[in-house]
Amino acid sequence: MSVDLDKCFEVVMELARNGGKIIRERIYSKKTISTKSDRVDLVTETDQEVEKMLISNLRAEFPDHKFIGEESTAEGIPCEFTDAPTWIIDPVDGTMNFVHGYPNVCTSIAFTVNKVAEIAIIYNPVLEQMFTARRGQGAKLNGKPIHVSGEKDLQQALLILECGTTHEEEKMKNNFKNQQTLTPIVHGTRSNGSAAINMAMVAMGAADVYFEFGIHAWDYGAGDLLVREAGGVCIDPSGGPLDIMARRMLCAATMELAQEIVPKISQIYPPRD
Ligand code: LIP
Repeated sequence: MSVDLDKCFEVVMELARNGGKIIRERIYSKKTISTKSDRVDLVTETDQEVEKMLISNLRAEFPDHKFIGEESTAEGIPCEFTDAPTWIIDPVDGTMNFVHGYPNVCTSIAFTVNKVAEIAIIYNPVLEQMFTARRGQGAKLNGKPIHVSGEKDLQQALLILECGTTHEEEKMKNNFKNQQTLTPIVHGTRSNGSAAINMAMVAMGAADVYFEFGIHAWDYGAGDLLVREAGGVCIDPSGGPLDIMARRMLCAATMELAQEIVPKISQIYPPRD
């Protein structure tokens, strides 16, 4: 099946902007909130509506393409990653932020062909930050090229850590352990509350390294291509190659920085998607 990547990019950019308009209009209003796997794993009507809008329009334009969507998966649609052209979608990454009116929210969309990421979009409509990447063509913020910081030294690095969307004991203990080990070493730590925005911060050189366990393909699919196209690395937190279904991700400005932090990380292996 031949895929017109320019057309895919053009279509998805317009849809992401349309979805962004809905998110921007509603972020400071009252939402209908439901919980999923945990009392802190949230979904709103906006997550569901934006995902449905994106998938129905992409399907109308590209009937042969497949989809992996956060809210479709939550509704029981199997999460299958194949060689087929596939859109991997998180309609609102940072739902907890969206619920509270904290402006770190984005739509994250990756497009893969033969399991290779070709297009990445991470769009924060509240702060009007449109991060884009095409394979082999670099990464951009609002149309201008962006690059990772180039930092190699962990002591000088700004590290992003997240607690995730579960209070599950093993995961919480592991988060605290990593925080305790790494905070005294690095320059500083941050949490933006959105995996895709965290990765965009590494891509634009505002942060140097970020890892998280328990996130999903829709959280890091787009960020993976964005960070690599910005000159950084995206690997498994054990040091091996990234696996998009493994729910484990580490991205860094340089391989030297990634290799310095990997042996210091306490690892967990969540069930695969
Ligand atoms: C969330 C992430 C956040 C991460 C959570 C969760 P959601 O996505 O972006 O960074 O810590 O585990 O995956 O649920 O807001 O789309």
